[in-house]
Amino acid sequence: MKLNIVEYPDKRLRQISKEVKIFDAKLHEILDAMYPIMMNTNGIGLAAIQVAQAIRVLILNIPDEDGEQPKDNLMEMINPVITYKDGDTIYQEGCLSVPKFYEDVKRFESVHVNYQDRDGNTHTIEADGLLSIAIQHEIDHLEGILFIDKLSYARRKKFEKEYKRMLKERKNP
Ligand code: QAP
Ligand code: CO
Repeated sequence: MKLNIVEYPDKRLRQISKEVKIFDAKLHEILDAMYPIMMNTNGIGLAAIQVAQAIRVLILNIPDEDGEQPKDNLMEMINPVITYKDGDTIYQEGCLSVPKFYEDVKRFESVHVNYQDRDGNTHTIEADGLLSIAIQHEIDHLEGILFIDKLSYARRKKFEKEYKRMLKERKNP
């Protein structure tokens, strides 16, 4: 299966992803194809809609203290739901679908999340730090929300200007 990253302003990123009801080989194939895309593009998180699959699936591989991302640390979350949120934190976010742009975004500091794994088994985790931020960023994708939507009007305008210039330079190098 060959998947490609969908980049802003592609409208497909605005789709609401659908709940996964069948945990079959097709789901596993999508998950298995997402992992190398995330690693090859230096990502730490990827939602299925970013590879044009409108299903409630995300993967995460948060770097450890040494900045390593061993495959053992890969997390796969199907149908994730935030059941508890607390506190505020600000982090400079990026997104594989919004290349080369980073900006501060405010999120909840800690969250509790219910989700299913690739076999449909239910799990609960309590997250804070970068994991909490990444989960919130990826769950936003399932609702068609991008981190740039969370910027102030002035910063969003600055983004649109810089991003347009970047796309033009990429087309006409
Ligand atoms: C979401 O983002 C995230 O612009 C995952 O040129 C962001 O993996 C979670 C990336 C912040 C937590 C904190 C972005 C790679 C990767 C780029 C990513 C780029 C190359 C973004
Ligand atoms: Co993203």
